[in-house]
Amino acid sequence: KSSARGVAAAAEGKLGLRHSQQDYQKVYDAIAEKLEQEGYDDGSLAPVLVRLAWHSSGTYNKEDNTGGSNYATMRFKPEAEHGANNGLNIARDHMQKIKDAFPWISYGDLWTLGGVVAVQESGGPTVPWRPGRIDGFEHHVTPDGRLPDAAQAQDHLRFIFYRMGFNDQEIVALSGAHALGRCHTDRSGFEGPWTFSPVTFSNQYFTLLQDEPWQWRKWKGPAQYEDKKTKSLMMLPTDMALVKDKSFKKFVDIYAKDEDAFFKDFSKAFAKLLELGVPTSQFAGDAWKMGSE
Ligand code: ZEM
Repeated sequence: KSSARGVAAAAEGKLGLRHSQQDYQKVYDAIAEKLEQEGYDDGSLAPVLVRLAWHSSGTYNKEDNTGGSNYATMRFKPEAEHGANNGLNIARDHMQKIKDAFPWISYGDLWTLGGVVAVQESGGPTVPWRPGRIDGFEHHVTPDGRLPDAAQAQDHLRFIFYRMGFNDQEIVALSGAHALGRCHTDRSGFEGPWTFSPVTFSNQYFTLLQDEPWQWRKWKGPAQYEDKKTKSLMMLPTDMALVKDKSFKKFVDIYAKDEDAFFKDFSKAFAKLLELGVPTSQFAGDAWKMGSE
């Protein structure tokens, strides 16, 4: 099926029916314009849009080539109701308004482009992106349990991310996305932001992991860490695994010291994440650097 669509997509490209980078730039601009939402969390939709892009891609399994961003299967009830996706209806609803204005874009392209816009407009690195994902069907939904469980440790992180085809360095780089956003008790059960500036993309997640003393928070919720000094920040057990594990810690130290190195590696790993499960035949050419004017 996917190869037939690949051929169709290639033919479409040859006939010049494909939308241009300028067309996608209009979608980019429309998303960028919507990011700032007074009263929503810390004032921006960017974090939850990054989480949508990540969860729509992170279901990939390299062993059987299932999952990933290609079919935008989170539109279907079984996947929308996977526990890990709690709260992402908010992101999908906002993206639906963009889809209504640009009905020609596929959901997979829209959601992944949303992640790129969110990272870039929050001050993060440019993330190369290209269109080509197609909307799939409910039978493309993958089983629950493919996304990481925050209550676990390094073995679990490796089990989950190696399955997607990532290595230790990429796991640490990708985790730096927790510079953005926060945990919500009504979504994951955890609570609080990782950094002091949760709508700015930076390497602060790594400097805090490295420099702050962290302790278990005493509360009724799931086991999480709090910073000793202000008790206003949090780390998940999986975040702390990055400093407990020697191989992971090496990259935490690099990214804490060198924000440029983090930005470079994050950009590469995030671009790779967003293309998981998409047959190359569906892409017309090299990825683009999008951006605001
Ligand atoms: Zn997250 N993430 N994540 N993550 N994530 C949350 C929130 C956000 C894990 C995880 O369990 C959680 C990556 C990796 C991992 C973002 C991006 C990326 C939350 C809180 C949890 C529990 C959800 C809530 O309550 O709203 C685990 C275990 C991960 C394994 C390493 C990767 C990779 C990401 C992108 C590249 C972002 C931006 C958020 C903040 C969402 C928001 O609404 O503020």
